[in-house]
Amino acid sequence: MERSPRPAVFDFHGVCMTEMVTNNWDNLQNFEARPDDILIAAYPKAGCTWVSYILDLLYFGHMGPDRQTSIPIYKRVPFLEMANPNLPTGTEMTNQLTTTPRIIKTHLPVQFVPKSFWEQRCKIVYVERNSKDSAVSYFHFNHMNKSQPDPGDWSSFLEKYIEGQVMYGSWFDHVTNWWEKWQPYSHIHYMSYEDLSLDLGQALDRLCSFLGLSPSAEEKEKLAAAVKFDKMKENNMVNYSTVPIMDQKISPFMRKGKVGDWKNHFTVYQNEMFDQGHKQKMKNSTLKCIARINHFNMTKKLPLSSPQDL
Ligand code: PPS
Repeated sequence: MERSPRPAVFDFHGVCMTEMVTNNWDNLQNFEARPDDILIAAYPKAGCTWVSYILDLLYFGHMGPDRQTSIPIYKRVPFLEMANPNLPTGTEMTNQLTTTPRIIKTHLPVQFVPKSFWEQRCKIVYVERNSKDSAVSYFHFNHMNKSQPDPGDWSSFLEKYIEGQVMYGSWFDHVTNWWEKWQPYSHIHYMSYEDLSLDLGQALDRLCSFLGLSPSAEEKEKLAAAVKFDKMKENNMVNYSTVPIMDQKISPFMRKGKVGDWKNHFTVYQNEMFDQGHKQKMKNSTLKCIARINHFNMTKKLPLSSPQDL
């Protein structure tokens, strides 16, 4: 059987993209957000599925077991910009949702988010993950997901990642541009993968407070148990095992779920090169590391530091 070729990235308004996003561009840009829509935004591999599942349980966990056992997460929380041939687009899937609020996922850089989300003042949850773990996770994901560009070997992928020559462009631009937007836009909750890993309970409390939700202690406990890595890994409705284009034998979607896995991949040289690039690209940003900032605010103990230390 002939293998379908991997898509190529190309420059699209200054950001590396593939046709999977640009195919549906006009519909995407004209998407009509509703005031109660909730957008989960993140650079790829930052923990979007984790946060999607948390939000789905917070809003719809009470709806009975059918939703949880028969509807995969990508149908409950559509991927807004997705436009794979022969499949419903993300905008169509979102418009077909019958539940309210609509929870929607995107990896779009902030400048590409359809303007209706800003006009309607929708709540937006931005999830950041430290750049090194994101790179490692993205590398494995690109291997197993045939709709992604071929990552090549680890060292050439890492070089492309630093230069933003991967799908969705530069991690540095993504997180810093969203961070800048957060400052004036109070409807964005900026959180991190590391927040969730370090202290799920506190991260949940902050998220609920932003969303205006007050689940009971029992509900929170139940939710925290359901969203543990091992539980999600074995849950076919959230582990993407129902998506044929992902070859989970190459690498499972729910791969390691750890902070600091980059240490198992980076050589000393790659680490130095990455730190240099990181320093250079982040030099004009006030963003340090949101996990530490949040943790610092909560405990007043940890020093502010760079994400590389995680
Ligand atoms: S995607 O394809 O961009 O939407 O991927 P995304 O869901 O954003 O990120 C996938 C990574 O998140 C990890 N993950 C988790 N880690 C810890 N706990 C839980 N519950 C959890 N759920 C998802 C997932 O394993 C991917 O990270 P890596 O490092 O590859 O394991």
